[in-house]
Amino acid sequence: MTTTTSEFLRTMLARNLLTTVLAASTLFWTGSHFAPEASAVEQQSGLVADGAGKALRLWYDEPAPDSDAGWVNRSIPMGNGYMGANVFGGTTKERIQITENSLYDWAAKNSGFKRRGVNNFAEVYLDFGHENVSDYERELSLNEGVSYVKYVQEGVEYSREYFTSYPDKVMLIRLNASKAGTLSFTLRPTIPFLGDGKSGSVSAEGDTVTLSGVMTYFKIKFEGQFKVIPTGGRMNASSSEGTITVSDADSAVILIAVGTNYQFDPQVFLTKDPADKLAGFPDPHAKVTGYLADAAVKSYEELLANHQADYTELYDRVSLDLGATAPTNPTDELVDAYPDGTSSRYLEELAFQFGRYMLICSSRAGTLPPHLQGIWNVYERPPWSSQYLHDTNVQMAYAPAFSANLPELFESYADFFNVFVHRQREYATQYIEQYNPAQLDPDGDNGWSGPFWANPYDVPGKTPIAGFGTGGWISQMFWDYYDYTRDETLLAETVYPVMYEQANFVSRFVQEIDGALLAKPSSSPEQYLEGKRKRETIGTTFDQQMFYENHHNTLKAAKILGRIDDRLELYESQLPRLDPIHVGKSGQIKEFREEEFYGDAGSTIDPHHRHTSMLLGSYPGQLINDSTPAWLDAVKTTLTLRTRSSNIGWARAERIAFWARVHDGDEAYLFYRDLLEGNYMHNLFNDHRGGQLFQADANYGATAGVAELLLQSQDYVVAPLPALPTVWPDGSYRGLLARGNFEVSAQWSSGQATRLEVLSKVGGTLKLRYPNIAKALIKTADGKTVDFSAKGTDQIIIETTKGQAYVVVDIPLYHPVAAPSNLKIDKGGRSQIELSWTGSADAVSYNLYRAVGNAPDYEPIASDIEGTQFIYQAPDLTQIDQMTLKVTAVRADGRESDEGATLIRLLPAMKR
Ligand code: FUC
Repeated sequence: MTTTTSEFLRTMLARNLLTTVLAASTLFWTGSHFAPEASAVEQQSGLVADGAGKALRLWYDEPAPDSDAGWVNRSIPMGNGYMGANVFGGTTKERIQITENSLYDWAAKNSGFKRRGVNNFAEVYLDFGHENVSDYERELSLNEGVSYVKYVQEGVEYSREYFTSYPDKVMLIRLNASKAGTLSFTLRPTIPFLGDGKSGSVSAEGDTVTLSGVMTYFKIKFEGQFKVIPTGGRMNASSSEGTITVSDADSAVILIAVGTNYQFDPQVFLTKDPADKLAGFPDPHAKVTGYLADAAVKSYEELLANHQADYTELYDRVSLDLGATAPTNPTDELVDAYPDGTSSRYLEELAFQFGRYMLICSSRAGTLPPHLQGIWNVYERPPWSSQYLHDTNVQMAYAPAFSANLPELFESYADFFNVFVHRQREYATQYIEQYNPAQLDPDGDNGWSGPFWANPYDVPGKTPIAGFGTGGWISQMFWDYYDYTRDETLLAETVYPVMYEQANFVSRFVQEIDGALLAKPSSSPEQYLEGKRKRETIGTTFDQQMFYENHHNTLKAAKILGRIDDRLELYESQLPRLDPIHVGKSGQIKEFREEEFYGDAGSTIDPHHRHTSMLLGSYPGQLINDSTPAWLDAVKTTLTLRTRSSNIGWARAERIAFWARVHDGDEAYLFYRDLLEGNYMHNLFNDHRGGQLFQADANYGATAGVAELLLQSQDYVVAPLPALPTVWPDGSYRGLLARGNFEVSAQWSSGQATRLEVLSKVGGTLKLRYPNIAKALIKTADGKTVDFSAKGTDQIIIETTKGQAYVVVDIPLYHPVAAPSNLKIDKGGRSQIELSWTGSADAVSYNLYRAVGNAPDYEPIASDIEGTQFIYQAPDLTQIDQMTLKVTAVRADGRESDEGATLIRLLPAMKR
């Protein structure tokens, strides 16, 4: 399957045309969901990178119930950073619940106050009184970022379109009726949870309803405006009721803008008194009025086109096709049927793109980043106060930003961070003074310390729950922002200062203990070490790994930017002593230094805990990768021992990625399945642990996990399809992002890549890994020959040109070599061990390796072993307390098995 230039041009042409068709078709309700012409064009084309995205939608044949349960499980989420909206799709009464992430409440514990966290901004009703409807359907088109409702009442087809526009900062609703003069309704915005710290009122005048009030604790002024533009009919505002009634119109448009007096300003975090945090910031009235006025001068079509240009530019970058056809049953049935294996591929595609959709809705520059519930909250007291938790949740929200090709969405968090970091600098000084006073910079240049939780108004100090490694984990996101985009201005201005200052804190905080530089105090997120009180210890793997990663990446960044200074020299000298990885006696990556065998540190450590923080060096970190195979094996051992028993959504999502990083796509897939079976609600919101407890992190995390199955680049070798599950034998994806800013697309059949494409967005060296790739046909997208060098059969190296796409086809089929299994010591001795294993049907011989203690890599012991036994003698065997032994199979063609059988050999004194 090769592509000619003319095919390429045809595809480009088709794509442009198609965009026009899609844009035009959205202006009118066509009676069914949007036709999947896109896929047809994509299929004709050999060039996956230029097909339009697969048509994906959530749809239902009834409205969401008008209740909290209906909100969490059935409403359709939308958002533009400025607001989140949950649309119920009612016919008697439509309900749209609006969230604004700065409308936040707090109160001292035991104050009797009920509210804590993001507060429900508005409940907006449209009273229609349509009781006898038929042919009901509502949907969210992921391709368009537009939601629809339609039904027939008394022979008239009523339809509505909804979208939230980032460029125009408003939400729009268009209401249509198939017969002129039959559209009548009352718009009725309300303020929920008034009283006890929240006051406000709703009024109406002319064509606009205004809702405004104050949330007392932080003195937050809030305002929402709702403007009605009917075509035909009459319109009446009731000032006392705060409503607008439209009668006998042909159609109408409603524009919604909201805001508060919150601003990204260090003052918010540096001011202690909650009542003064927003002091001096302008009332939101002018801002909200401006949003609405600016939007109202544009036509509905123009506003829709603005929204779609903005939305599709992000959304369309990535497409995933696992071969599913659009199901005929609604999404709730799809979710319910998933455990039986029905239509599962569609749901798997849908959930992947839904995570990207949610990030586009909830993380936009200039607005607050997504919290635990993204940008959607109906409650007075949301779960965990809708915080920003930095011991997994925030980082998980942003994991897909990079790999799933939405890097600029990180700006929302970067801006927020750069405001609250002012407070973290104060804490850094406080903690260095407290824990390592000799290292204190008296002028306060002590970097910033890692926070645990944050909200838009506060970052409290440390808690023993998380450990200071949260700082390095935050830094990793900044590093990834650069590493996936390779924008050096961004590195210099946004990324490097954050990393450098984090390294500054760490360099002062660590203490010399047993020759290493260790965190003291130190924790592993959410784990107890002993009893219900002891969480703190010294040098947990979490803290040490995160410190290591940040020191390492800071030095890399400094090199790129040509920075040289004394502190950088200090970081360089400290790096080798940050001692990030310890392999335990079960062959696991230890979580605690106190641990010997897996799970034996302390009395209450939970060996099946949802947090798996000792593995972060393998994901999202880069420390453990294919060039550290002994550590990678230890990750696998740890994951196996951790089991699949945790039912927590985000933990399942994270394990998709962990298992992908150890190249076990089938095991990884089980966690995706668990998630879709156990945690996805009817509207695809993630249920944290059952009980309709919405947490958005697993939605974002599942997308990131799936991306890891399809593409990896942690060691700067771009590896398409590194962990493809066998249940996805055929498929394609387009536009995932690899480190180095390479946009990668792939097509595969019977589990083997048939076509790979890499678009080099900024130039640079491309190392591309896939079995037998060195024997494939490699061309540019316009058919020119490519100069490349090969490393073995499975890696090629291309010096790329910016803007050029490279296409790999005719990849010889790859037959993996079956690994041996069941490696064991038949007879142990201090200086000699007799080994045996179960052979591989593919093997002509075996190779034996060892990794001593915590070594990241294996060293060869013997090769060309015939048979399945080996007597291993070595002079140093008596001195090595612990080593990992590994045997692999070698086939007649010389290929070695990817996997092997491993065992831990302990000197007798080391055993239990
Ligand atoms: C962390 C996690 C929990 C939950 C909470 C909001 O504490 O351990 O599972 O996600 O955040």
